[in-house]
Amino acid sequence: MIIKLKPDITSEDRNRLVHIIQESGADYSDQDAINQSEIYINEAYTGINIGLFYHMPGVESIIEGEPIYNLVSRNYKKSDTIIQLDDLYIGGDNYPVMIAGPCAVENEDQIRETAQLVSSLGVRIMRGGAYKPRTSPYSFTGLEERGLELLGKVKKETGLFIITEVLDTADVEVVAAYSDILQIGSRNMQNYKLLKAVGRIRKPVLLKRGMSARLDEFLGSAEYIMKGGNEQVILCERGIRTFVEYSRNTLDLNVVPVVKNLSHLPIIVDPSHGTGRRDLIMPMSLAALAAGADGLMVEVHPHPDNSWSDPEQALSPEQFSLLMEKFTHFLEWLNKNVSVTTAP
Ligand SMILES: [Mn+2]
Repeated sequence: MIIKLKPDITSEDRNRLVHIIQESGADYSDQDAINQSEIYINEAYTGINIGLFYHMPGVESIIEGEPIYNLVSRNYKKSDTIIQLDDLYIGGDNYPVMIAGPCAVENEDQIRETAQLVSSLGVRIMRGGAYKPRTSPYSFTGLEERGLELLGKVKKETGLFIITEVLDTADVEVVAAYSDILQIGSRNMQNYKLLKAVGRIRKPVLLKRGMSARLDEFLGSAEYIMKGGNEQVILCERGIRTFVEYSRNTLDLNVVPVVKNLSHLPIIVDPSHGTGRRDLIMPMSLAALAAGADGLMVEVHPHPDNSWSDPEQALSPEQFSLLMEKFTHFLEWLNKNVSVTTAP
């Protein structure tokens, strides 16, 4: 149960309310670490009389039951959350962002070559994994801190913003030191310790949807981050497991307008992992924009066939350059011809 408090609740009224909850022996916490405007009561451990709270001064409303998420919902916050990186904005009515880069940081030449390529095509945020969760323990699992240093180096040279994945609570600090956005990967969407850890920092976090996650589970994971006080969360659809065998995953673009309706958080789409096929990245990128995505995240490699990870989905410089061209033209066309709004 959540007790929503009026913004002008007096401290006496608040104390009285907390006192009653304490007396009942209920397990409670300040749900909203940011505004202190809500009190969360774990109903499983209490025989508390809910009716008592409805008419108390300073109480705005009461949400009964156990909601999976609240802070991430549109009910909680009507206006779109906008993530700011200096002069770049993600979400709301802002121009969709393109995030591009290799699956993994392999060496200095590879990451510099990619950085120069994407930067020359107008990309502002580069991706690149230093810590790589891989299906096989025999696969390349990343350069780790050396990879972060290389990302830091090309960031200085090019002015690109950096997004990179954090795999472990122990690495949150070092990854945050080298990056502008921390990525929580699909496999860690339900690693609640890690979600809590990135909830404590004050940097944007991109949360990828788990490959088998339902929407409420996805938003519940975002709630963990926001509950820690970190309001800068970007959601990312990256494909889910279905019965289809012709693509790596099934890109669930339905989720984009549905998320926009349910949540104020920005959502971007990763067609690279969502399809696992170079030939599907262009059409699914444009489809994601048409669905209202706040941006795209795409894998590109200077020599895709030599890529140490995910070579089958890495775009070549030529293919990526064409994608950037279509991206711009398609957005112009969309703005002129279609109003991409959320469903009523
Ligand atoms: Mn990858």
